[in-house]
Amino acid sequence: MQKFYRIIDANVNRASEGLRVLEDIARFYYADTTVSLQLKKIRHGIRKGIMDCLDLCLKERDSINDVGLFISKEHKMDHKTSVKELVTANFKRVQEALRTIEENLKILDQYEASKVYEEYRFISYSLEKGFFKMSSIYSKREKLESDLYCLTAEEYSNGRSNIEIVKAMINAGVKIIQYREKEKKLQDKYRECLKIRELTANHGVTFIVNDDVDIAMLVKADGVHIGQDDLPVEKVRELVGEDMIIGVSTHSSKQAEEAVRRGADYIGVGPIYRTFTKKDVCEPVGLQYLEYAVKNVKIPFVAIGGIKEHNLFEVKSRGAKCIAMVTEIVGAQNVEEKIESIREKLRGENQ
Ligand code: 3NM
Repeated sequence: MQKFYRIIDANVNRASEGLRVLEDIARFYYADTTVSLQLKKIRHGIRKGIMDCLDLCLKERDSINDVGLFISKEHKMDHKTSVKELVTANFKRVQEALRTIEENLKILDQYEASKVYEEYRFISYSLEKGFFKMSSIYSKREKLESDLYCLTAEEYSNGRSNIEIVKAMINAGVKIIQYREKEKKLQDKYRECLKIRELTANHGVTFIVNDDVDIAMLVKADGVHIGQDDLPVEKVRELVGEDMIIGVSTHSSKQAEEAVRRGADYIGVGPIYRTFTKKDVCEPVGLQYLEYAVKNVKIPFVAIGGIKEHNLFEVKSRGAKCIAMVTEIVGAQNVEEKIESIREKLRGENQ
């Protein structure tokens, strides 16, 4: 019977170590306080739970003669190539260890204690779900980190195709591109988006499709951008899943709050100035709404609408971290030079 304490000892270590790996990823890789704390709490609980039989566990410990060490050295089953794999493997390690502790405590007639470990196992299932939600939010945020957000608009591109314009944007170092095309047939939009997905993926550029959730999903875009009259955010989320970015155009503080509450990953804040590019847009909301967003909106946001190289500083100095422009860029004689000049200004050089 005493050998069962050896199993319990090994599995308390296995569960705690797995949790420590996860806790450190949450803490140092994602810098997420909530998830780190949840993992820390359960790790402490698991260690504390066997305090009464710690002496027996230590007595039975015989790590040097563990046959498992030989197996681990001889096989490469635990090889990992991504953070996702690392996280999954460690949650599975924790859950398997907890189940083993639970079953072995039962045979040692410690039924009450076994139920405690069962509860930890169920907590770990929820933590796993929460961990992936957190990591998905962080990777979406990373994809939205940029000072400039570019959009296509063929009718303002002076005879150049969307593909030509996208290539110029990528060459100029743009990190986020939205495909926005109001007049074309769905089939043509799909074909263009397939090509743009290929180009953007090859250059690590975030690709967002405007309006067409189906196209965004089919071409595996990073995100989809919707307006106030489109499907509700939570319904779009049901379709696209947790990992796809959802952006929402907003024109007032009320719409911003609503978009955040419904689960948008970022919002558009505008139109800051008068624009003729978006046909059905409201009157300019000016810098006032932008100031509201800077102070109150806790998700990334993009200032948009009538922003040009000459008024850029005004927008940036109010605290906008990411600025979107359509006609100023696609209509420029030399798109790459225009972007370079705008980015210099965004970096605070040459104001
Ligand atoms: N959305 P330009 S304004 C696509 O306010 C779009 O939500 C807006 O084009 C909003 O930079 C806009 O040429 C058009 O003014 C912006």
